[in-house]
Parts: sequence; C-alpha cells; structure tokens
Amino acid sequence: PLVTGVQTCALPISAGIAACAAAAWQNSRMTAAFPFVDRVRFEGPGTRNPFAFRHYDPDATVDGKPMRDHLRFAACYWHTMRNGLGDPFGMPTALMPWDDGTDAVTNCLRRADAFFEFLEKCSIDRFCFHDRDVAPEMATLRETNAVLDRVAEHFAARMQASGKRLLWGTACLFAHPRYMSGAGTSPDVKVFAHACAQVKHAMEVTHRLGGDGYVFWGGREGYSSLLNRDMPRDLAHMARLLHMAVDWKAELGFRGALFIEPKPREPSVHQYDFDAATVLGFLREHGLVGKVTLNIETNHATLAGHEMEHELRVAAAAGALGSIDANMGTPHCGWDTDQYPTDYALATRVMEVVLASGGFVHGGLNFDAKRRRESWRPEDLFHGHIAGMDAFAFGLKAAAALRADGRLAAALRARYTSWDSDLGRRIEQGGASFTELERLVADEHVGPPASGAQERLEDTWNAVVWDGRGRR
Ligand code: XUL
Ligand code: CO
Repeated sequence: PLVTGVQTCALPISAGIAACAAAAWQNSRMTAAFPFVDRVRFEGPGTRNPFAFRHYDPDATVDGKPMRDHLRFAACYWHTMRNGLGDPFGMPTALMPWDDGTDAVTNCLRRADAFFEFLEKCSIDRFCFHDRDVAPEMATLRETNAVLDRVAEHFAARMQASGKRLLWGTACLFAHPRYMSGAGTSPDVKVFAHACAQVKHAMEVTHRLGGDGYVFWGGREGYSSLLNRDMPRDLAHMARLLHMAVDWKAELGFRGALFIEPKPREPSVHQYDFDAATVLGFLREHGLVGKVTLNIETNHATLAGHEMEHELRVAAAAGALGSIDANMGTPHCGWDTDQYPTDYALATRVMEVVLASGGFVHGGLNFDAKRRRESWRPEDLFHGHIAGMDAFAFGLKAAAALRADGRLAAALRARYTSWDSDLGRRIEQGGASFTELERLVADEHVGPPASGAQERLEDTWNAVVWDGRGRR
C-alpha cells in the first residue's frame, strides 16, 4: 500500500496532530527535523550504537568497486515523507513535526528540507519520488505543473548543495479519483490523455533533475471484473502510452532508463503487470523489448507467489533487470506490507543475482518500505533504513564470497555436463529430431540423473554466508 498526496491527511484528526506539531516546530525555532542524530557512519559489526552501520562502509571496496556504487541506495519520498502510517482501520500515527499537513508550497519546501537532512544524516546517496508526493494537485494540470516546477527548483538547489542524486522519478497515476478505472488502461479516453500529459511532465522534471531512470508502476492498470473491461484493448492502450513515452524520451534527450514495475494485485484485484514473465511477454508482443526494462520489487514477488530471486532471474535472463525496489513482505497475508528489507539471507540472494548480471547501470536499490504503524517516531525512519542498508551491505559481501568460493557455480555446471556433449550441443542448436533421439534411447536403460544434492548445496551456502569461510 502506498499513501501519496491527496490521501495523506484524509482524516481530520491527523491534520490536527500535524498542525500542532508544525506549530511546535515553529515556536521552538527548531532548525533540524532530526536533531537526535548527527550522521550515521560505519562503526563495524561490534558496535552497539543503533545510529551506526555494522556492514555498510560506503567507500570500502568489494571486488574492486566501492560499496556505495554496487548498492546505489535510494530512499523513497512517498513512504519516508508522506506516509502517516494510517491503515484501513485506523488513523495515521507517525510524528512528523516538520509537516503542517497542508498543501501550501511553504510546507512542501519545508518537507523537502527535512528529506534532504534525512538523506544526509542517514548517508543515503539517492532518492525516488512521484510527482504528487512532492507537490499538490491543483485545479488544472497547467496549475499543477507550475507548482511542481516551483518545488522541483527547490529540489534542484538542495541536490546541488548536497550532491544527492535522483535514482528515478514517476507519476502518481492512481491516487486521484479520475484514475479509479486505471490511467493508461482507462476505458475513458480523456483520462488516458490526462495520464499521458502527466507522464510527459513527470519525465521532463525527472530529466531536469538528472534522474537515472523513470518508473511506470501500473497503479490501477487492472480490473476487478471482466464484465466491464475489455482486456486486449486495455493492454493495447497501455502499450501506446509506453511507446509515446519512448518517443518523448528521445525528444527530451533523456538518457536514463525506462523501467516498468510488475505487481499482481492491490489495488486492483488483477493487475495487468502481474509478474516479470507477464511483463516481458507484454513488452515482446508490443515491440518494447530493449526500450523498457524491469524494476523488480520483493513484496510484489511475494504477492505473485514467487521468490524474489525467481523474479530477478527471469528479468536478468531477458537482459531486462533494470532496478530493484528493496523491501520485504510476509507470505502469511495477501497484502503489500512494504517492510524494510532487514533479512540478511534474502539480501544475499538478491545481491547474488545483481552481481551475476554485472551490477546496476541505471538502477539501484530503492527502499520502497515503510515503518510498522507502531514505529511512529522519526528515529524509526533511521532504524528502518540502517537495518536495510546493513542487510544489503552484508548481502553484497556474502554474494561476492559465494562467487569467489565457486563451489555452487561448479556444482551447477557439473549437473549439466551431459549437455556439453556433441549430442547436447546438437539438440540445443536445433539439429536433432524425435526419430534420431528415439533410436538413441530405445534399447538403453536411461537414468537416474546425478543427485540434485540440494541439501549439500544449502549447507555450502550456509558455510560461506554464515560461517564466513572464504568471506572477506
Ligand atoms: C506500489 C509501489 C509503488 C511504485 C512506484 O506497490 O511499489 O510505490 O514503486 O509507483
Ligand atoms: Co515499488
């Protein structure tokens, strides 16, 4: 779930809390949003300081490349600055003393200042945002764009001063009521046109801020009933939107990447961008291969019934692994819990695929994650990111160790040696027929194949990752 723009202060009481907090902020002439921390730095695995990294040492190198360049961490504006942590049953709980709960431009700028203070203090190099996270929706698109440009100018100044960079931008095509039936797949052509116009401007702002990428997440591109939706027609419309985005990218001179982010459900019952394989099929059908790559999110993989590693490998095999929304969910419920990715083993498996595919080019690890509703203090924003960054720094080191150790790769190669024979090669190259293969095996006792030895392989994985044998 994602709260952005119009929904943030839906409950009057939350606006009340936020307004009091902002008044307190102004009265006390607070100069910092996060006065309780100076800067989160690397202190090593032995530290007891909760505002320090145990594994993330940005300039330390792994395989000759600094950790910060392997990991390319980004914080997201929507959860970090705009999510009051309300849920369908209860009001927001988060304390955000810098935010008065209004859509005033002054409030947007103050919020941005708090965000850049957060990035600086938490040692996060990059960020991601939706257009409507950072500036409000006005009466017309023209007015909305003008306010967005004003706020974006402020972002540009803060980026210039801090050296922070934009990993990717995107347009919120799902919160406003006009998008209740989708945006690029809306049955209403004017809504489709509005979505295109909104993407056009969001891409322009992303380009102006030097973004490395631009994301399409099909927020409501899906349906709840096929009685009122023409699926093939919806998909053809979505492809038109993406083709126009590809054309606009060329016209703008935007050199970043276009990413599409799969998700099987929520908010729609069925989302058209179900999973990596579905999206790749769609891109192939509509001539978009090589023009758009994938942004894979862990919790979306969980919702699709896949391991994150499966989604990453499907994307990587197609040469389309673009970027990652790093979070985690739970298999025990059917919704997007967007938890911080604090699981070291999961982070290791993710980094194994990232390293195997040659690392990020335009993408990175965006923490599309929010605190639990009970973690309401500003301090908890730091703890979520620190835990996620340390998990991925550990995962990077462990994945590099697994590659250096080489036993797992060797075992995988060995399992396929029969395919390296003349026969195997001929089949792979399309030079064999049923008749020939029948002749070959008709009088033989075939099998069994070599043991899969899964348990031994899992034990080796544990030995390298946890026991640190061979780990630097
Ligand atoms: C929603 C989600 C979005 C996209 C950007 O589940 O993941 O935050 O990442 O629109
Ligand atoms: Co996401």
